[in-house]
Amino acid sequence: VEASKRAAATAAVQNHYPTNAKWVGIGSGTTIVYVVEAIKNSGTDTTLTKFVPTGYQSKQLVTSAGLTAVEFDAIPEGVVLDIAFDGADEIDDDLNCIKGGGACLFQEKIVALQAKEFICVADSRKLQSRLLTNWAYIPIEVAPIAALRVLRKLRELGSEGPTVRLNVLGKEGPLKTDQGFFIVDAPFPPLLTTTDIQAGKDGSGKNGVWEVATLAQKIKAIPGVLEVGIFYGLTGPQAQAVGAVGGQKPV
Ligand code: DER
Repeated sequence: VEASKRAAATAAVQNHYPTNAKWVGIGSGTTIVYVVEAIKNSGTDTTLTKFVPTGYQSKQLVTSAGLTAVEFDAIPEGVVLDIAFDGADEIDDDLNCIKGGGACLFQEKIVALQAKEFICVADSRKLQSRLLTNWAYIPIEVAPIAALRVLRKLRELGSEGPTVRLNVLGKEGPLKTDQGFFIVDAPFPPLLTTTDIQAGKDGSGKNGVWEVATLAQKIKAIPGVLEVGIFYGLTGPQAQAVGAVGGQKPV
């Protein structure tokens, strides 16, 4: 698996990293480590390039690689990132992504949306026809005070058994994000794609079955939700997974 992550990351950098890049978004997780490694090994001069991290782990990755990290809120007005790289937990046929396995989805989304081009780097294990096929739940960043109410609302939307993500090892109790928020993990049946809808399937939430964007918007509208770990509507010129230039499937 590590070899396929490294191969996907190397291909992403070789095929998409602009040699004159001045501003680059760097995501979170394990695959992104190989993206930074590939940037360093590419021989590109990065002394004047600013790298915008998507959380504490991402910032550590950038600075320990000897690259210049600039926090999102320090980006000068009007600056658009040349490109942003990140990983994903699952990718569907429309190149929508489930993100948030690493609990950084909020900063990952604002960095992705600040970039001209968003490159999602993932090995083929992540590619499924529909989201929530192999990855079971949608990560959602939630204000702690509202968490119980959000859980109730998610159950009303058809999620069976949404939970507040707990710390693993060490500190007891709920995990806190870089924003000091909770992560709620909400399982749903697989999310319908545009092909499903065009084939007449019903993505309006009956029996908890939703179309991707519809559910993302429903969840985002729940008071107390900061951001939802569904990256959608990024296909086409805005976003390309490795090998997905022009809408082909990621390799
Ligand atoms: O949290 C995220 O969305 C991260 O990008 C992460 O889940 C990606 O997964 P990886 O560790 O398999 O690259």
